[in-house]
Amino acid sequence: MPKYRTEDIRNITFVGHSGSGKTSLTEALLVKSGKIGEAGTIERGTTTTDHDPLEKEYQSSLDSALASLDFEGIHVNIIDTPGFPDFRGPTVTGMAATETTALVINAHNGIELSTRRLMRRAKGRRLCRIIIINKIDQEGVNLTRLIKQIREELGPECLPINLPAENLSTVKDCFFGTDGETDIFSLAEAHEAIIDQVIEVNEELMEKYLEGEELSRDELHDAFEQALREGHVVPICFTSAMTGAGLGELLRFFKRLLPNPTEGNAPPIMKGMGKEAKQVEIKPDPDGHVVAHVFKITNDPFVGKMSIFRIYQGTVGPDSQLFIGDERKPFKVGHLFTIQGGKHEEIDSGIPGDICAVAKVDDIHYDAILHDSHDEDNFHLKPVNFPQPMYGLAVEPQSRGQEQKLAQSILKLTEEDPCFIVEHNQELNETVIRGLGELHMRVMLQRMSTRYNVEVDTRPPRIAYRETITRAADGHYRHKKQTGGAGQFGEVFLRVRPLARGEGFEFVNKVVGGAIPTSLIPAVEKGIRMVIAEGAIAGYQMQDMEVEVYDGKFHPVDSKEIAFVIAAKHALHDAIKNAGPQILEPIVSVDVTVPDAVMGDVTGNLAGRRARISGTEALGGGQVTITADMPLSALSDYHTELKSMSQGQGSFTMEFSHYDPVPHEVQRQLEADHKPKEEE
Ligand SMILES: Nc1nc2c(ncn2[C@@H]2O[C@H](COP(=O)(O)OP(=O)(O)OP(=O)(O)O)[C@@H](O)[C@H]2O)c(=O)[nH]1
Ligand SMILES: [Mg+2]
Repeated sequence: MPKYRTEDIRNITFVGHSGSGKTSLTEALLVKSGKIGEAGTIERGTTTTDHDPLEKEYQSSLDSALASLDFEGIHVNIIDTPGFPDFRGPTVTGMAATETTALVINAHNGIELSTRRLMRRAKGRRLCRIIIINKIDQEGVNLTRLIKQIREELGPECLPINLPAENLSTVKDCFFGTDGETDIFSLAEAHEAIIDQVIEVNEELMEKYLEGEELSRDELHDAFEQALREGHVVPICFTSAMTGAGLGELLRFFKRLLPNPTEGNAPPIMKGMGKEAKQVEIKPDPDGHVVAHVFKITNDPFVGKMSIFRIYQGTVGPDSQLFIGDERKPFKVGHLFTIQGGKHEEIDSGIPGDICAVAKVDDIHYDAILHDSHDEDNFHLKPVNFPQPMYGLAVEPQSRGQEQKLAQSILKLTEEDPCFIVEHNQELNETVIRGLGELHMRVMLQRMSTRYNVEVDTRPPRIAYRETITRAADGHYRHKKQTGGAGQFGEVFLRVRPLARGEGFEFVNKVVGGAIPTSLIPAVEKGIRMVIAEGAIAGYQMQDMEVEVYDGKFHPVDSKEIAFVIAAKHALHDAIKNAGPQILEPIVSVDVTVPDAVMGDVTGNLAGRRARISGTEALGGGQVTITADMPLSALSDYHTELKSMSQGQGSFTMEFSHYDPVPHEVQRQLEADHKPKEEE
C-alpha cells in the first residue's frame, strides 16, 4: 500500500518560456523535500529531469519528464516540460494529465510570448493555474513592475499569495496572515486584495467578511479552491531555485491550497465521439473500476517501451488485468513503476491521482484509456488540441539496406511525440517527417543517430497543394460502349458548388424516381471520389466543394458499376472545367525570434517571401519575436538564410493555419508541370 492517500496527492505541470528555470526549480524542490541530497545543475548536466544525453548537450529540456517528492504528508508529482515551442507536444499532453498548471516566469524577462499562449491553453482546458515568479535573485529585477505587467496582460485575477521579504532571501504568506514586512508592498494590502478576490465566489462568506467577521482557515481554503477551479484567482508566488528563497513556502502552498485529485475540476473523460461525446462521471475511488489515461510513451534503450499513465479511478497493481481502449486488448500489468527523471522504481500499487508506468506492452499507444470493465468502452480523454506539424523533411538512409531500421526508428519517435509525424508519398516514393520547427527536426534526427544508429540524408519535401473550384457549374457525361458481347451504358448529370475554406468535400445524392438505381449510386460516388483524390488540373487532392448528382439514365442490361464510375468521372471533369478551378497552397503561422539588432533585415526578408506580418513583440534579453502568416512554399530554405541573417541566433517555429489560392504564375507552372505526367 502506498504511504499516502489520494487526498494527499498534488499533481502539477511546470510550463513556461525556455530558461525560466522549470528544471532547476524541480531539482531545488526535490532537494528541499529531502528526496535527493544535492542539487544537480543544468550546466553540469546532472539534474533529475533533464536526463536525456541530448538535453545535457543542449542544456535545455527537450521532452517532458517526471519527478515526485514527499513533503509534510503530501505526495507531489511534478511534470517538468520543455519551454521551446518546438516541443509543445509533450508540454500540452503533460498539462492535460494534472489538475494544476504552474506557469513559471523568469523574474528578469517578464512575460514572454509562450507565457501568454500557455496561460490561454490552461484556461481553455479548465485547469487550475498558478504563477511562479522564479529567479528573483537576479540583478535588476523589478517585481512591482512585473506584478503590474502580469495583472494587465494575464488578468486582474492574478494576485500574489506571498511576497518576497528580507532582501529576497525568503517569502511571506499573505493569504492566511499579515505578519511582518516585505521587500515590495504592504502585506496587509496584498492580503486584502487576494481575500477580496477569492471570497467573491461565495456570497455568504462575502457578507460575513464585509460585516467584519473573522473567516476560518477552512472557509478560506474552500473558497480559495473554488476560485482556483473557476479560474477566478491565479495566485502568484516567488522563488529562486538558486538561493532557495520561497521553496519551502511553495511546497507548503501546494500542501495547504492546491487541489488534490478529488478537488480539482473533474477530469474531462468522455464517452462517445464527436458532437455526441458526453463527459462521464469519474470518481477518484480506489475501489472503483480502473480508468487510467496514457499521456506519455518513452522508448528507453535499456527497458524498452514505457507507457506512462495517470490513474483517475480504481487501483492498479502488478496483478491487475487491464484492457487497452475500445479494442479491449488485454494485458497483465506485471511490474508497476513510478518514474523519477530517467529512472524508474517498482511499486506495488497505484491509486487515483497517481502517475505510474508499465514496461514493454507494445499495444499501448499515446492517448489510450486503460480500464478493467465493460462499461469503459468508448471512453477517451477530451482531445488535446495540438498544433499541426508543418515543418517537413524528406528523409532517406545514408546507407542502403537501412530502410527498415529507419522506418522503425521513426515509428518509435512518432509514438513519443504527437507533434512529430511521418508521411509516405507512394507516388514519389518519399518519406517525409514533419514537426514544429527546425530545432524539433534536428533533435529528432540526432535521436535517430544516437539512439538507433541511423544516419539520414534530408531534403525539402514536396508541398501539399490542393485544388478547389471558385464557382458553381453543371457537368454531364454519357458513357456508351457497344463492342461485341455485353455493352456498357451510364449517364450522369451533376452540379458542383464551392464550400467555405476548410469544409472539405461533400457528396450529395439528389437523384429521384430511380433515374439512376440506388444500387448504382455508390458507383457514381466512387467515380467522383477518384477525381477528388487525384485532382482535376494539377494532380492534387480537391477540397472545399460539394458535388450534387441530380439526374442520369441507365439501361436495364448494360448498366454496370464500371459504366457509372466512368460516367461520373467524366461528368465531374466536365463540371470542374467551367467552375474556375483553383490551386490552393498551405499557409503557415510562423514565429521568428531574433536579436533586436537584425529585426529590420528579417522583416524585410519575410516580406519578400510573401509573408503578412501580424505582430512583433519585444522579449526580454534583447530578443524580439515576429509573428506572420506565409506560404509554406516560401520557407524551404528559410532556416539557412535566417541563420546567416542573425549570426546563428535566430529560430522559428510554424504551424498550419489555412489554405489560400496560389498566385496566377504559380498555378500556371503547377498545371504545366502536371501535363507531361498526365500524358504518360
Ligand atoms: N540566478 C538564477 N538562475 C537560475 C534560477 N533558476 C534557474 N536558473 C538558471 O537558468 C538557466 C535555465 O534554467 P533551466 O532550469 O534549464 O530552465 P528551464 O525553464 O527548465 O528551461 P527549458 O528546459 O529550456 O524550458 C540555468 O542556467 C539555471 O542555472 C534562479 O532562480 N536564479
Ligand atoms: Mg527545463
